[in-house]
Amino acid sequence: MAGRWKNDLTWSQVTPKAAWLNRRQVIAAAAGLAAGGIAGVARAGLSAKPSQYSTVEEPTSYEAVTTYNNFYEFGTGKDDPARNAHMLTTEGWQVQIDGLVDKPGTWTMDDVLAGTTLEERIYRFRCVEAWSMVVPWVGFELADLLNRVGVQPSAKYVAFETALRPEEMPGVRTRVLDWPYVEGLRLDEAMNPLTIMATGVYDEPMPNQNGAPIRLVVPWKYGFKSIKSIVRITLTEDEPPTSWNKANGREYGFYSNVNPEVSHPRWSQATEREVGGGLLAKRKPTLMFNGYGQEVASLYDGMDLAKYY
Ligand SMILES: Nc1nc2c(c(=O)[nH]1)N[C@H]1C(S)=C(S)[C@@H](COP(=O)(O)O)O[C@H]1N2
Ligand SMILES: [Mo]
Repeated sequence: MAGRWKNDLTWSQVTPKAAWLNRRQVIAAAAGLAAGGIAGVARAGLSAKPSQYSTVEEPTSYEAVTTYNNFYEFGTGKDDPARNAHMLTTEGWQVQIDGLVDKPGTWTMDDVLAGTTLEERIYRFRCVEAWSMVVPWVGFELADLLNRVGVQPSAKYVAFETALRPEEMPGVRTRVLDWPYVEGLRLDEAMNPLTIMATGVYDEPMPNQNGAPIRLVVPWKYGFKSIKSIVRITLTEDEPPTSWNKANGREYGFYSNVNPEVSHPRWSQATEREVGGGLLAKRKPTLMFNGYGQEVASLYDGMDLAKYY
């Protein structure tokens, strides 16, 4: 297990940028730099510290990470987010933090990032649809933010909400989900050091299609728990509703821990296809808790994971 971790170098230190950016992407990255400004880029990634929690596995290509997406607010096709998410306005973004906290309020992105140390977290990422990627996120621990607002003793869960902007999000004009997209974690899951708020990917500001300017990443759970473009975080006493559970509670539970032994009612979860692996790539075996059992299995001691799926 220990061999999976590295703790000395970030992805960008070991790989020349040109090796993972083709020419078109270099142009797009330069445009992002112009839009975000130097400070924005530095905040989003260039100063990110390496982490002991990063996997040594080879990251999925930048191209695949930013063009093969699920972000139903922009359409249900895998290529819809990359095509449509440029419509999302991220300037002046605010995150409301409320509920059972000592200091409720509205935070700008500068407030959120002030005093945080951004890290690169290269994580395995497993969608419930049985595809996977390895993504070099940039972000900070959610625990860090929650400690700054002060979690009250009665809080047991954290609820998250995505922006709802019908004029910028063509997908929300259809009722494929009950908008806004909402998600939730148990407080101990939220406080686990693996749980991050990500503000970048591949050493640059978060592309809109990946959930700009700030999204959750919970690497041991199916991808739909990792809610994008967050505008509200609420500490609650009761388990909060979650979008895919509301849409189909038999197929998608609150916990949604990656589990090769618990099949989705319509397909096996035993194996996964690595996106960008090519047509001949063999499916990989799916790992319990997506390979993060050493860090998180104890959160579920004594729980029947087939019942609490
Ligand atoms: N708001 C919102 N968040 C979302 C989704 C979505 O449709 N809307 N899709 C989820 C699903 S199913 C997955 S697999 C991941 C995909 O993240 P990625 O596109 O950055 O790989 O985002 C999750 N977060
Ligand atoms: Mo997903």
